[in-house]
Amino acid sequence: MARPLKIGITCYPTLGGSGVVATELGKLLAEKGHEIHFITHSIPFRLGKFQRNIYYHEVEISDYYVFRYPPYDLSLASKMAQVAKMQKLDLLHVHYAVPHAICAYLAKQMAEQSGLKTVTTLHGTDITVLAQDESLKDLIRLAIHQSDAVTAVSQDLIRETRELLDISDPIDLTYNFVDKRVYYPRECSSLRSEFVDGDEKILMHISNFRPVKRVGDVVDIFAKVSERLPAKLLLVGEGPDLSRIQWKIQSMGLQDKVHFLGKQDDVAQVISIADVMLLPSEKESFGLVALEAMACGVPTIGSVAGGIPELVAHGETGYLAPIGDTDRMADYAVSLLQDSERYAKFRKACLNRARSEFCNDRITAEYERIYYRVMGID
Ligand code: GMT
Repeated sequence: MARPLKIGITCYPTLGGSGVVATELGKLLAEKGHEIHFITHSIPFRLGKFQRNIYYHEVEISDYYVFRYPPYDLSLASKMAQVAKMQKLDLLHVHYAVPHAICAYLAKQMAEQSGLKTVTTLHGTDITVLAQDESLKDLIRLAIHQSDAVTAVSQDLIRETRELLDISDPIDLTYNFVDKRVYYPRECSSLRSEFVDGDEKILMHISNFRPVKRVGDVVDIFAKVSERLPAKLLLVGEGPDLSRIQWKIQSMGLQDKVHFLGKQDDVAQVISIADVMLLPSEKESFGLVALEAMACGVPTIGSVAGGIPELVAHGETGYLAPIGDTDRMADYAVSLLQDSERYAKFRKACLNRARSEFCNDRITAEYERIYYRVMGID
């Protein structure tokens, strides 16, 4: 193997999939002997216990009284440059173009002759939402253009980035991954019996309850399914739409069939009790939760949005329908849950696909190849 690298990683440490992927990637790279420096405003929530080769540098925000808005981005850029110089980093791998890639660009200027390289990973919302804002387009374009390598988590996100920003810079496709040592079907019969009896099925949805997740559709799908077979709905996570969803469930008289589990840490354990994962999003550059479910042997029923079709193999590891078509999604769920032979096939296909296409070893090696390429090391 080429020499181990010293890598700075910046992500939103408390935010969903992108924070999880960035943190897990750092942990796996550290296991492979690279030196990893997280540069974030708080400890990444999945960092866990002390691990060899992992360091954490906290970005302190200046609250000088003349600042109406504390300049987090500038503090981050300064911290990146300071850590890069002090630790002699080879590269900064940032997750999200805005503001992280811009901060990395500034840090690179500050670090001067150090030969510091930058790699940016696009996760979706930065392009699908921010790039719709004309005032931010030039900034995102600059961030992408100035990175030594840019990666995106799906083919669809690459297409959308090119279309919205009119850029021709190369973008590497690097799918998200799960650690197969953590995500596998867990023993869960006693946990399951806390929610369902006998033949009852469990439908699950996990998200940050943003409007883009269409949690209202989750409830509609569940209502249609539960008219045809005994089932419970488990909702995991919290966010802006939570109260609206609580009200909807109440007004549809479904309160006895729905459980709110709030935010959960051991996601693999929670997912393992589900029979089906629901992901009917409006936009989803990848849909990490569908991969987490797949790795635990749980098929996903969702929408044909963004990168979901690259992840969920329709008719093999789940079913996809047009955004908003809750009738079709409910029909798919009922037919799959009523056919135990087909369900067993789907479950097996889920485990195979997650372990082969989206396994940690494969994707970590892809990132390493990109790092060595930008460093000019063969
Ligand atoms: O989906 C979100 O609201 C959170 C966001 C994030 O930053 O974690 O998710 C984006 O990145 C994830 C990791 O790459 C992807 O799995 C999600 O599909 C993507 N979300 C959207 O594109 C809406």
